[in-house]
Amino acid sequence: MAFQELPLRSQVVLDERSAAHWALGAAIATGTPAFAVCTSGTAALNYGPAVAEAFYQQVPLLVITADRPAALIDNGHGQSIRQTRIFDDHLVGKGLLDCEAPLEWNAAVIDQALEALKYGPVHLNVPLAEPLYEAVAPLAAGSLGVQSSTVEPMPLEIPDFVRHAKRPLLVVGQWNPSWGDPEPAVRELARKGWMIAAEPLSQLPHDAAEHLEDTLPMLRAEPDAVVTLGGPWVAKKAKAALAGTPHWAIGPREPLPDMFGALRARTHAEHFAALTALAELAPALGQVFTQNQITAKEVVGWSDLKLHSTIAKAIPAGWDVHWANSTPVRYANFLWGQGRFSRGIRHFSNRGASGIDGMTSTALGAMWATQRPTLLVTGELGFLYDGGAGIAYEALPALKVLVVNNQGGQIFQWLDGPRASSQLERHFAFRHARSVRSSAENQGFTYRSARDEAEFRRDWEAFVNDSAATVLEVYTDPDASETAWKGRFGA
Ligand SMILES: Cc1ncc(C[n+]2csc(CCOP(=O)(O)OP(=O)(O)O)c2C)c(N)n1
Repeated sequence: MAFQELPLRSQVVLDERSAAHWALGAAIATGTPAFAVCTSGTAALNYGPAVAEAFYQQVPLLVITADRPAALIDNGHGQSIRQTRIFDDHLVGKGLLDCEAPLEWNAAVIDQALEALKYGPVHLNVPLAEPLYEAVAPLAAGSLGVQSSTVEPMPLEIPDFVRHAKRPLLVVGQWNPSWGDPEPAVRELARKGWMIAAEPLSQLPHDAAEHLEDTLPMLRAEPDAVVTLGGPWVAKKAKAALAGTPHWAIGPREPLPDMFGALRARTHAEHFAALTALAELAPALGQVFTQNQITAKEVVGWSDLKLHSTIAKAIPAGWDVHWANSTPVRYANFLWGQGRFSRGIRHFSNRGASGIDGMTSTALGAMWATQRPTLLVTGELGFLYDGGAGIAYEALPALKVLVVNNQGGQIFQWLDGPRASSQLERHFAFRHARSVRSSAENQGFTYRSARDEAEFRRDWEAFVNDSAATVLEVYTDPDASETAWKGRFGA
């Protein structure tokens, strides 16, 4: 009741897991803190997945959970559970308020908890004593804005092994657009003779960096030092191929990842300021590494690969795209490496914890906050999983959701272990013959479907131009899709 008094936009979402992901999406897409407020008990626990994602994706998410006074916990009262430490391992700050203490004391606890909010989640736990519905204290809108993103010149100590490296490699991981544009500094480092590797989630155009996932050509040049900046990155083979390379990890806070088992130096610095300083301070090496992309075969036949290739070319510049975990984010990587996307598309994905549990909610929250044209590309299992995403009180933003229905978790057909096991169909892929139609309509999406390329091409324009929240469910064959993916570079 008190929060409703604030002059802020808000949305009411029934399922707390979805609500927290809406707030996460709003924070991701705007770079501004967003907060979610819920009742006590298991409601609060359902914020967990979004909190973990915000922690690893370095997103300013504030979760505020109501609680009961300590004396009531464990004593048989409804909706009262032990909730003071529920998110502890995945927070950058927390405040346990005390309803017996003076307002000033609680205000100081809140101020301290919010100090680190810029790069991760903060939990405020608020015990409330009865009466609950009277005496609503007026709230003043505080200063939850992020600090200005103007870059302060920073003294960056380049470690000796990087300064003297002959073939240094910079890997730019997931990059939030609000951190600043990484392209000028990346181009400067390339000009100085650095190798650069990135993915679409780094917000760089594909010709500014090497794409590692499939081709690994740069690694043949044997980097003698690797510097990582930004958030997580998807390319698994490249991580393995870089094992043992002396590594300098830079980021605003812990944990700084030791991805190659050879961490030699760690520096706490803001991503953009560090990248800018690195570009300025790195010595020029008098060499240029040219990109060495392997071109894939032309795709024939209807498959996930054909569908994704078609979408990649069709996404208009200026759109935000959310790539669901599982195969969509991997297709995005591959097609980015092939230079298929227009410039000016912002790429997002929940790669912090890589869950499939809140992807529709994240995209809805993102579009709700930015009001930019937004597309979510997701598998059908991910869409079904987050079936509470659209159960919101106010109308949904006009999000476009492209659901690739390949009748199960296609990713497990790509992986040798599950493929070879007798458990593929049931335990890994969850093979099924469901449609997302009833779930989509239940959530308030307009629903369309396409069974082949001709139907897809017929529907695409109407789909992206629809003024309502719309799902386009496109059916593909899982085996044809597996064959097309595995043969994409030829036999
Ligand atoms: C919350 C959660 N549970 C389980 C997983 C493991 N998982 C990864 S991908 C996947 C299947 C996703 O299937 P779908 O959304 O249809 O995408 P596709 O693999 O077909 O691209 C599962 C269950 C996960 N990442 N997150």
